[in-house]
Amino acid sequence: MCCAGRRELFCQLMVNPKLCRNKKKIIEELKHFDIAHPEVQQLRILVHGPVGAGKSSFISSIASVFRGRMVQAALVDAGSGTSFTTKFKSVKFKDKERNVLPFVISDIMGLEDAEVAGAPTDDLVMALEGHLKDGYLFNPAGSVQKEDQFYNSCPTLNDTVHCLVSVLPGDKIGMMNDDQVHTVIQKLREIRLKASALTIPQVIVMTMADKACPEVNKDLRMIYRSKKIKEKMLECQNKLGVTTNYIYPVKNYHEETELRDDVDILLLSALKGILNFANDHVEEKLDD
Ligand SMILES: Nc1nc2c(ncn2[C@@H]2O[C@H](COP(=O)(O)OP(=O)(O)O)[C@@H](O)[C@H]2O)c(=O)[nH]1
Ligand SMILES: [Mg+2]
Repeated sequence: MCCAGRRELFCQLMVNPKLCRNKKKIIEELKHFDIAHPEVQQLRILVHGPVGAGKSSFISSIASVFRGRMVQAALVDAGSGTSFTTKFKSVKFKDKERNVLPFVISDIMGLEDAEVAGAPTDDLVMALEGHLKDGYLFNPAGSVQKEDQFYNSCPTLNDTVHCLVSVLPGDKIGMMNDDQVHTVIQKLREIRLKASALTIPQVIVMTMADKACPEVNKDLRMIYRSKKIKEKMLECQNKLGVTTNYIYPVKNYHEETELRDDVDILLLSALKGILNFANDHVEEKLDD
């Protein structure tokens, strides 16, 4: 869907009296998502991006929306600095009745500058191809070995990644330096190229929309009207080469103790887009 179309849809969804009903409708739709390939039990999403971009918060926010309460599905690092996530972990989601949902999101260690510890690019490629098993501990000194107990030598379509999500912080995207060869952006681009070669669809989730624009911070409904957000989305497009119709601005839960319908709808719209692209990918495999 183009950006203008998404803005229209979002404005309709955000009409106050209908907010809660609309939210429930999308939740039901995604809970019973019809996966296009009979061999795929759950759509597999891989999130990657710089440390502190909000990857773990995004996963926990999605888990919270479906559980109807705050959930810590992935460990969020409140301090800034080195990466908190060191294990390859596929988060499963449950609804209020504890039914398992038809998608998983894999969280990985952040991508830092070359000098600092980070997940080696080769490991991310291994994850895309389905070679990494849950529990694999990232080792900044080198990538997974074939003898490793967490190496999957024969991945099926059920193990491979069906959509790659680059998580970028909307408030800091302009400050990211892309001059040097080994910058975060360079690493992100390398992984994107590999995903393209594997025909895996790619999406950007732009977090921190509340920090990127004061108007949006006051009223989340301004997100698709805000010039600042549009600017940041264009910066993401220029930096990574993903066009704005594949970029979803969101605000994660970070300090709230109760859920908010407006935050939920925005997160659900992003997830719906991601799952649709992931499903297109598995459908293509079926056609092949
Ligand atoms: N204001 C704001 N803070 C956020 C948002 N997403 C994450 N954070 C905060 O940013 C910090 C880093 O988030 P985290 O999810 O650990 O990032 P990760 O390293 O990419 O997994 C944490 O303090 C979060 O609470 C957001 O959308 N808005
Ligand atoms: Mg994390």
